[in-house]
Amino acid sequence: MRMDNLIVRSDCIVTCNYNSDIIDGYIFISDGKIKAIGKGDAPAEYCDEATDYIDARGETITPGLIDSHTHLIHGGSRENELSLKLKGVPYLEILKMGGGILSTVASTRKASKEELKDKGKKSLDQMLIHGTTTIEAKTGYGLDLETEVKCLEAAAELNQEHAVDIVNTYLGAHAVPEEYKGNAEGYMAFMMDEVMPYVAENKLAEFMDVFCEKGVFSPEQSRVLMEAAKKLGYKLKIHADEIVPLKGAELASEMKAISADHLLAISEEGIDAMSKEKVTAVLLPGTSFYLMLGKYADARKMIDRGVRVAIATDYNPGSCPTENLQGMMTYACFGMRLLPEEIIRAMTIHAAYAIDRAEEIGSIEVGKRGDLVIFKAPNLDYIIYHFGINHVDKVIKHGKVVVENGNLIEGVKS
Ligand code: IZC
Ligand code: ZN
Repeated sequence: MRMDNLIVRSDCIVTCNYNSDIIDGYIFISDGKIKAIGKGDAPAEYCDEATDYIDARGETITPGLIDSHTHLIHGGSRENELSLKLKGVPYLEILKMGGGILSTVASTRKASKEELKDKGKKSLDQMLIHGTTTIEAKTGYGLDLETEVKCLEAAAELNQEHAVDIVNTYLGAHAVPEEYKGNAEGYMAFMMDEVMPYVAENKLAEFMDVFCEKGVFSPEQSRVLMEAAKKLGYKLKIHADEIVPLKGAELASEMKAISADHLLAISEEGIDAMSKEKVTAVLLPGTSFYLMLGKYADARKMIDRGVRVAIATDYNPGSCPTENLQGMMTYACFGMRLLPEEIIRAMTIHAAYAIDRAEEIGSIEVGKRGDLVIFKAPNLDYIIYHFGINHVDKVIKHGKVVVENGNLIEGVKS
């Protein structure tokens, strides 16, 4: 059997592995996995007629980017909210008026699974051409059993059909649907008795997430939902301390969640608790920018206190409609003042921790998946310094080239 072998040579390989950092050398991928890395040219033993060779000297190679927080599957769009936002109507106010998440719920319920998949595929294509090779995808725009399952199945099928790998999260606790208006407890019982067991039994989602926010789910309600999810075998995530400080980070740490996300209003104790329990902080600077909050999560303080920080898009139709994780480097740098090496780790190895995949992806290390991005840039700093454009030359997924010269190679499923 012919093995698919690939050698990539570059003078700037950003490994995102703390032991090797940046090397001038080669990566040897065989059968979709990284088999060897070394300085200089690849040894002759790896080079034969079954081996493809990419000379990327002058370019920068990183692990495939990982978007650890997206709301991929949804119907419709919400550009009608733009003027409201500009007039100063707050995000939570729009939600209260039945807009926001609830208007996307209406569009998602109306859409067929095929329509949701078509839209999802377009988003995945955008992600891939900007360098993203793995994402986490949350539901939360169905809320009823039928639509949540439709969305989870759409994501699972896209995972099979598309080069981008998808990890599913059930976010039924995203809003209280119209049919349970004023009866959050009733909706919680429905999730815990019907949806969560069904999703777990059918292995439709690995994670369970809660939007813990004033006017959405309180910390007490979030705790009840998270405890129920844990019993059913879900790993946990939480939208915490985004707008109003509610001690969501403390709750995440106590529940041993894999990640707590947003964290603009995190407390001092919350930072220490996350550091101690090794809960990854997933920060979403695109959302701060897009909601015009005038501030970003204090990534510097969290890093200095030992919290593992990941950066993601939060791709969703309301508070951050962009699939471009590479673009988030701009806000992480110029908004949060993170350093280029902190930013790339936040989008690779730390993001892998945020989705519990650090053994498989997130760094250029022997044994990990052959997912790489080749940027048309001489070094890492240049990618961030020259902002607002797509620097991707090639994307390699499972050892196969899926993006070439910035363009998708159609039909490649790796
Ligand atoms: O549709 O507004 N924050 N959920 C929590 C969102 C933003 C998505 C949305
Ligand atoms: Zn979110």
